[in-house]
Amino acid sequence: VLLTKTRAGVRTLTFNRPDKLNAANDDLLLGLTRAVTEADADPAVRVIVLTGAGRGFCAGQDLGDVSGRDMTFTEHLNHTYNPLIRAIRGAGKPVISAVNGVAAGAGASLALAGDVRLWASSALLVEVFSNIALIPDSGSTWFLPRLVGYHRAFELMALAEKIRAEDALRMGLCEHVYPDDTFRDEVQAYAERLAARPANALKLTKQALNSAMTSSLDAALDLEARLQQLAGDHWEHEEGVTAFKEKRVPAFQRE
Ligand code: LHQ
Repeated sequence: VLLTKTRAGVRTLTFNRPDKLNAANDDLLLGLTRAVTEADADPAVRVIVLTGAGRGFCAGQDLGDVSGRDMTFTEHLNHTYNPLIRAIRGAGKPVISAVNGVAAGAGASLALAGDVRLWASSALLVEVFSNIALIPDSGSTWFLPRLVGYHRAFELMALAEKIRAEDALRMGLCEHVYPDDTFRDEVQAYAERLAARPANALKLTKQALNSAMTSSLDAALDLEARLQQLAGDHWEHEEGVTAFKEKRVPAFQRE
């Protein structure tokens, strides 16, 4: 249900249930959480990419799968989806949501959860939950209003409207849209560009940003001062300054 590939410091995790647009079952969700955690701990990995096989990114919970039915909804979310979203946001390495096709329900949440969101031109996102009279979960109620504001988020959730790539770009739901036929190459190239950046500084940046999403300016300033020390004490900082003075590209990718 999950394909794993590593190339040039980029670990690509591909949801592989294409017949069901990669609808998620427990195997996929638990395997994915484990894979993200492993990639985060693996020194050979600098960037993590999440994507889907076939024409879908992820259609959310597999509505035909009975696994999890012995659990309450609350238990199921706490067992599968929530640890996954926490693993993505808590990872020290950048996670790219490479949205190759339709992202629905919890799949939409996964599309929003990445630190970078890259879309194929035929991708679309739909907060489909209200079609089956559920509420948006897996972080959608947290991610979406921060991107589009309360009212647009409410409308998208209440009417389960499909958001196409050009609108997603305009609304800030993704950073870049690439043509379908070159999408996977573009994602790899983008990820390699990110892999060449200073890993320690990016880890601390991610930590500061995630904290700042819910903190006061005072708390953000305090945290910046603390994390800047960790960045400044790291060899990456010295390399960056030396490279600047020597007018060369800094070499942050040391084996
Ligand atoms: C699917 C699915 C799917 C199974 C497409 N399951 N087969 C929920 C419950 C409990 C606790 C935890 O939290 C959650 C979180 C959630 O994610 S709830 C939301 C669950 N997802 C949905 O309700 C989405 C249902 N799917 C759709 O609305 C459409 O399929 C979308 C809009 C995703 C794509 O539409 P189309 O491009 O027209 O494709 P399609 O509908 O023809 O689907 C292709 C195949 O994939 C089809 O199978 P078939 O055998 O007929 O070819 C679908 O049945 C299957 N599939 N989503 N979630």
